[in-house]
Amino acid sequence: MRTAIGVFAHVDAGKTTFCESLLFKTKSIKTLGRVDHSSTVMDHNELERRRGITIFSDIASFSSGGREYYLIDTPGHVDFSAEMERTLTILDGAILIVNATDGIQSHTTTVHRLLKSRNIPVFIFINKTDQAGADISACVSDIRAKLRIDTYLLCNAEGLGSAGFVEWLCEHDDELMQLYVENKVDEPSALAAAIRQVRTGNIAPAVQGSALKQNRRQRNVGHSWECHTRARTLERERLPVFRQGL
Ligand SMILES: Nc1nc2c(ncn2[C@@H]2O[C@H](COP(=O)(O)OP(=O)(O)O)[C@@H](O)[C@H]2O)c(=O)[nH]1
Ligand SMILES: [Mg+2]
Repeated sequence: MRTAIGVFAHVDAGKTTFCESLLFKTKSIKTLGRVDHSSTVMDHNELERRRGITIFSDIASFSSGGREYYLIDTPGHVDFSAEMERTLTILDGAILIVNATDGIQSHTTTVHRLLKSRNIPVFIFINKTDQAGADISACVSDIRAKLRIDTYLLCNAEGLGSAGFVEWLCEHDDELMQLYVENKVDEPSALAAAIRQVRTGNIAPAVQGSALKQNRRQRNVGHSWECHTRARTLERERLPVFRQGL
């Protein structure tokens, strides 16, 4: 059976970009589209492409680690809230995207309240960390204060059995605390405790990154400098200049 994951946030936080990136990384799609180029798989409706915003909830599928998932991109604009709410009935979990430069916006608080009221487990992705003004620790404080949920920023290299994560989790889970006191914590017991607590809605683990820019390196790995220059040029970051007569 496929697990259904919804992606939620305030408009412009990067939901559609995140979905595109995830589908590309899991090899569900071959080419990486961009919202700004009207080429994403999710915002495929003519009106969405023209306006550059998500109006309808879109669904795609991907597989990872031998499991199958449905990924549902939702509109973040308050005018299309009904379309976003329609997805809540089928979800197994949700990813809340938080813009690292803006922190928690009011619509995100509303969405989180809805997810919590329906007991949908939440994971957080702090996006746009590549942008000037991105403040990840301010974002983490904002999540704790405005969503009234405790969060732990997992680093890519850090496993679920890492000391920092386990100690933080022990503050929420008595069973794990007991194992910790007896020096019996291992990765499976930490994972079981994390699942228990995420399901209760007490905690939401977070990771951070850039949905837009994390693919750059991957796209250019093994490619020639021409390919690299082409990608930068298409992203309007470079303007190639040619000289004659050398
Ligand atoms: N710099 C930067 N821009 C991003 C990132 N993710 C999304 N964007 C840009 O933010 C804008 C809104 O993205 P979109 O995915 O449509 O957001 P949505 O409304 O939440 O679906 C677009 O111009 C994206 O290119 C990111 O990680 N870094
Ligand atoms: Mg969108």
